[in-house]
Amino acid sequence: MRRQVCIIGGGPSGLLLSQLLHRQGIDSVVLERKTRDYVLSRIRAGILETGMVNLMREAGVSERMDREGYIHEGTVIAHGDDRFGINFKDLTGDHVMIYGQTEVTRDLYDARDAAGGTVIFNAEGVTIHDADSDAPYVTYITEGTEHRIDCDFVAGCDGFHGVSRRTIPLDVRREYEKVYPFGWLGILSETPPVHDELIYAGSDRGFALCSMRNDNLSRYYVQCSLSDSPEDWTDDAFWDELRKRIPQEFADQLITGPSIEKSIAPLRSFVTEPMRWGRLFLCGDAAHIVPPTGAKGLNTAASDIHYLYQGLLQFYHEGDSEGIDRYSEKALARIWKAERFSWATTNLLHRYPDQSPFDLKMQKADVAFLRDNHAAQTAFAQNYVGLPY
Ligand code: RFL
Ligand code: PHB
Repeated sequence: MRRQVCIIGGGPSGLLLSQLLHRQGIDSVVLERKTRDYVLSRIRAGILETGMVNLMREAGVSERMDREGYIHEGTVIAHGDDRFGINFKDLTGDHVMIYGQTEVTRDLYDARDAAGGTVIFNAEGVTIHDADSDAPYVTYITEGTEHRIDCDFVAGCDGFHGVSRRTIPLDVRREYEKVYPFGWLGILSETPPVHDELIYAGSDRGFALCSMRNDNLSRYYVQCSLSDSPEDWTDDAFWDELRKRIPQEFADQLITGPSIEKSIAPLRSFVTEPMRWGRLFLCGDAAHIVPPTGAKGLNTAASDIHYLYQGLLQFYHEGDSEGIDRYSEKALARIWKAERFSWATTNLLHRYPDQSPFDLKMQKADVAFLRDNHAAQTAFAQNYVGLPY
């Protein structure tokens, strides 16, 4: 098989790129290691920046998102019983949208189906060959048979554990990493959200987040120990802990119910440089990971796709390689700022095992500064709604 672009990974990054390219007459194939149902069963991000929303519109897959997504013009930050709002609309003129990654991915799969796009599931042993030449190709196995795809470019959209990043030789690749000494235990429950905005709560017992998917679907998280497993937490234990970490006025209003999903995610900051090697381009989690505190994981994946898509358009439509040549530099400039915001927001609201009384005072002073200072709130809001592409 020959395609202009071979995309490895059928998560949101790979599907979005494939759909955007299709609309511009550039053909691609998507190779996914798992099944479609498996990809759609993963509960992940919930917040879309306007940049991501606009890419969904450009990809022609925004109809359901525009109908069912919820616009959020602000968020609540709490520490103990102290709480304050950050008004994105007043501070930046912008907002974010609540629309789950599961829905984004489903809409993209439906669009690829409708357009007759090729997505190959259960692709095993995906291997990228000759990425540093003008004639790269990718091999993979399905049902015991090896196949080969020749292409102009390979887009590595295969997440943190994928094969694309590891294809770049170690003497070219530089990795930066911070692993946090805690995780997030998340549950999904068919209950009305406790508040109409998200609540990011620091407390003496650790961090908690109240989020949502719709009027009767709530997503809640509590910071937990890395040695915990979801089975250690009964639903009652989760709700009790959440109540203790959010301001009393919200705890009193919390409506609880059985969890329909419960999982633990470790927290990590990670960036690999460069994001391009020859004709291989890394996008999304394949190149970088953020702790979820700033809601930037999916949104940084989207900005990568924007830069790569623009670069490929320039290459195919104008015969100019400037966009793809500068892909890594442009993507990384934005990524590092999102890394900084996610790291700083994690530090602001989580309890670390080794925090001294001085560290705790600094953390409280940081929250108080954000509460009282207009410039600090503006900077927070600008980062949260998303820095410009
Ligand atoms: P994905 O979504 O991981 O998709 C990569 C796809 O590649 C496939 N794959 C391969 N395919 C072929 N061959 C191989 N060798 C392959 N190896 C892997 C995988 O099966 C998968 O389908 O990466 P993508 O598209 O870059 O999208 C990034 C986002 O998914 C990610 O940034 C966010 O979900 C991160 N994230 C969260 N972000 C938020 O903004 N808010 C959240 O609440 C949030 N929760 C999460 C998360 C990430 C998690 N991970 C990675 C464990 C919770 C979790 C548990
Ligand atoms: C979510 O709804 O899953 C979510 C929202 C905001 C975050 C992280 C996760 O910062």
